[in-house]
Amino acid sequence: MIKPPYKLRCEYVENPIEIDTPFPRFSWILEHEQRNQSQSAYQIIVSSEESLLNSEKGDLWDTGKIISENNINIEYNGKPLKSNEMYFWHVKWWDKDNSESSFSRFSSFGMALLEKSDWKSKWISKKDFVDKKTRISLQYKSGGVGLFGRLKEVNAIYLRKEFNVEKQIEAAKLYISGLGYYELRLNGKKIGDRILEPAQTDYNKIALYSTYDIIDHLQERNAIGVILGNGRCVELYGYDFPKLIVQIQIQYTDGTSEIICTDESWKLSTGPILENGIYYGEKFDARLEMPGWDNPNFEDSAWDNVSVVEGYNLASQLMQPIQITKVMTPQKVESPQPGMYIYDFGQNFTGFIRLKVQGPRGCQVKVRFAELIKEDGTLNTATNRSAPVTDIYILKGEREEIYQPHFTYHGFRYVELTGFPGVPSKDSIEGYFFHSNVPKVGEFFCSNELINKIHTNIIWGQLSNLMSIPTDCPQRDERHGWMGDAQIVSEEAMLNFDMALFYTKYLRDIQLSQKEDGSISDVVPPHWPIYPADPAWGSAYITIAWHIYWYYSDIRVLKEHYESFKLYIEFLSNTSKDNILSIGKYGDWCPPMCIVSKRTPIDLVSTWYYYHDTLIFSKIAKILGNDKDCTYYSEKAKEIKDAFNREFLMHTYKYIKVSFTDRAISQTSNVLPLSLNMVPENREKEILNSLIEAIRGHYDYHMDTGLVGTRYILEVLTENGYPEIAYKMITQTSFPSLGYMIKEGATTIWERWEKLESSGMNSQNHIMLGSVDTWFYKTLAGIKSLTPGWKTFRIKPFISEDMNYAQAKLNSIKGLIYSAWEKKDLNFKLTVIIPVGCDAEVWVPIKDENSPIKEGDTVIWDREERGTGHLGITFKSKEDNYVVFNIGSGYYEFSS
Ligand code: RAM
Repeated sequence: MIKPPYKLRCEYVENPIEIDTPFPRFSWILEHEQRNQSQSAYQIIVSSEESLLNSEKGDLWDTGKIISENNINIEYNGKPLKSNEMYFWHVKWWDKDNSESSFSRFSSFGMALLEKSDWKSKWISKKDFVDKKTRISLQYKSGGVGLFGRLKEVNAIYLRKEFNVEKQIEAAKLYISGLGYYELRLNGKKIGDRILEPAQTDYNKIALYSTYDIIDHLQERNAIGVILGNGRCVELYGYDFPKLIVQIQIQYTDGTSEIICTDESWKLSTGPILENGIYYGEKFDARLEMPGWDNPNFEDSAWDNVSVVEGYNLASQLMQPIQITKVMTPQKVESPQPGMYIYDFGQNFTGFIRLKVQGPRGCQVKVRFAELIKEDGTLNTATNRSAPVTDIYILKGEREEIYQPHFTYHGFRYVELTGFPGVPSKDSIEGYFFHSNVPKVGEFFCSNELINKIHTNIIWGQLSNLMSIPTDCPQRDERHGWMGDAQIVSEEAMLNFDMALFYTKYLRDIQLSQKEDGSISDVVPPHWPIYPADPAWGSAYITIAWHIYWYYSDIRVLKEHYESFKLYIEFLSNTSKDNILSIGKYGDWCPPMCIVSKRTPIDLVSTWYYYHDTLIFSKIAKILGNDKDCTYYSEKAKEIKDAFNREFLMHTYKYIKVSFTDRAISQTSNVLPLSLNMVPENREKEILNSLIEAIRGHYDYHMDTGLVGTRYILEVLTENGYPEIAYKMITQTSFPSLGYMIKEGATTIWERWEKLESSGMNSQNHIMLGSVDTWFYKTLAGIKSLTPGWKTFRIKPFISEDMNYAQAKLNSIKGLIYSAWEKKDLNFKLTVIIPVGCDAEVWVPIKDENSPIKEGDTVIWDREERGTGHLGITFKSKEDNYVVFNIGSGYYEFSS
């Protein structure tokens, strides 16, 4: 009997989150003992009760046996699913020989509130805010409003409500959206372990709510308490003031139900959080704590009544929450000045610290954060720019007090304590690393320590910049969804993490930012509304969607955004002149020694993206069966390509010299057209040669690229037969290189290639140059997909003279893909795992014509033997120093 499917996913969520789509999609992963296996049919059953599944009956949906190879994103097509219900499903499959598995274990999913009318609750807030009494004056108190305006915000507010539960409960769910950020408490305890909820969106368009199962927290008399922080829900970003909506839905065992809502009856107070803001930090006066405020029978007669206010459109938060994933302990503490203590965590990360302190009432401990340290051992806060990044805790004066902030986060490696009563010890503070908790799916490791360190820095940097939106950086007065940064690393992110939900949500953010003319903002959500986006930034829309389709076989995303993509392409078309686009601002942003590249014309980068996006759009049209659009936009792409070559080919690719003193050719200008095969055939060799020459001669194997060129240069060199040059560039340790950053102490990836530690644009934790990580997976481990959804892929490792081994694991939507190679004495070994239902091309390197290849103990290739048919391995071709085989699913060990 074959194995049942494992790892079931409903809308990519393994653990149920409440979904608000009436047509969820189901996926599963298959295992088989035999090689070369695939699915020939499946059967899905969905039920309203777990017990029904035991009898293999689906009261909602039973597909019967469906002949299909597909096990990804099968859309629900049963009886209508209802709000606030829980459903159960399982699946079985038939392999290619028609052997039938048993049913999988069951999995469940919960429905959120599908209809607007399901919401009975009202949005509530503080009356003062509504009357505009406190808000505005405080807003201007410290530094005013503006793009770089400092934001020191008002106190957080505390809201509460008590209620009874008199009957036996069968199910109880709580739906909540509290803007900017909320902390939810029930009967004295924080519910859940989420931080900085809900996810950021443009609230004027859509606000997200989360669902909690609260059955285990309810008792006869209950109190619900919510603390509301500012987050971005303030006037500076185009909103009015923090607000809350909560709805509790209780189902009793006797079949009745009850709804508890936010309404006029809730009470409100200020409390110990005196100030809170993302950039500012938090000020907490423990003397103002209100013990018992979130427990029943609390005396709240002195509290204010809330006001009912206008709210926002709601949608379920279909993405992983921000959670603490690592507790960090300081490596050392030093005291460079009396009363000042500097902690070094040895790692740059995002989060905050938990403070343990004992001292007199009213004593004020100040905590500041920085990425850098000065020579005299004090904090260097230059990279925070104008963000104050300060937490203040005022002691109530009891025994040991423990404090961690609620509504702020910092990007830091060093922490300064001042005002601490006595001498703090190493464990007076603990760091908490948090970020959107996307599941890790990729692992990469090799024999080159520098490459491993670059990869590790990228992982820290990538996670640090997932704060419910992809951010540029976590420390300074920005932390925005700059789309250039986001799109350029989207593939790196997908190789390392399951980004399906995160990016699907982000695509909606982009769609909602689109103006009628089709333009979108550089920053999304448009909390800095910078329209129109630089085309390399705007490309995030189509690029990320395309990767979602490619990595997760998701066609729905393409459909949902199709018209908006088209509008965007039309916008580019309308703003272009003779197919050349001149609306760019940043281009190949931040190459060595400058911000805007002096060697790569911005128009070249913009026009290249115009081509790139139009080309991809034409492919999307094809996938969706829109032939007319496909023809039109592929024609259009051709026109753009011609215009690009007309405008830039002669002088830019090859002979570009923007300044008279600088005769070097621009790496990016040449790499971009090569990467999309735009160079006329008869010029390709020449262009490539001059690029190689320049890299060797002028640049001495260093990158001279900004965020755009860095993304493509290693791949272009590799695809054109120069992987060893790419290897040399990525393993540089002199300026400019990632190795140089590491030599200078970087534990994440810097924004700039230069070591810059005074004020300006020099974040130590920008992810944009981390795009090189894709090269590690695709070239060193050699895993490269050939068709969407990992249906077919290639394993072609590049075996550097310099390295002894490399390996990568990828938990793809089809299952585990593994590639590991190793040199030992004179032998070479390549181990691969191919998931059920996939076909792979494996490129096994050979030293010379005579070296035989074995799989396991069997010779599959030498002078006479060509492996055909053996062990499910088919010889495909011989290419330079590789022998290429076609294989199906299974575990293989090749040696040569
Ligand atoms: C900087 C951001 C970001 C970049 C923009 C253009 O301020 O940090 O990295 O995308 O500028």
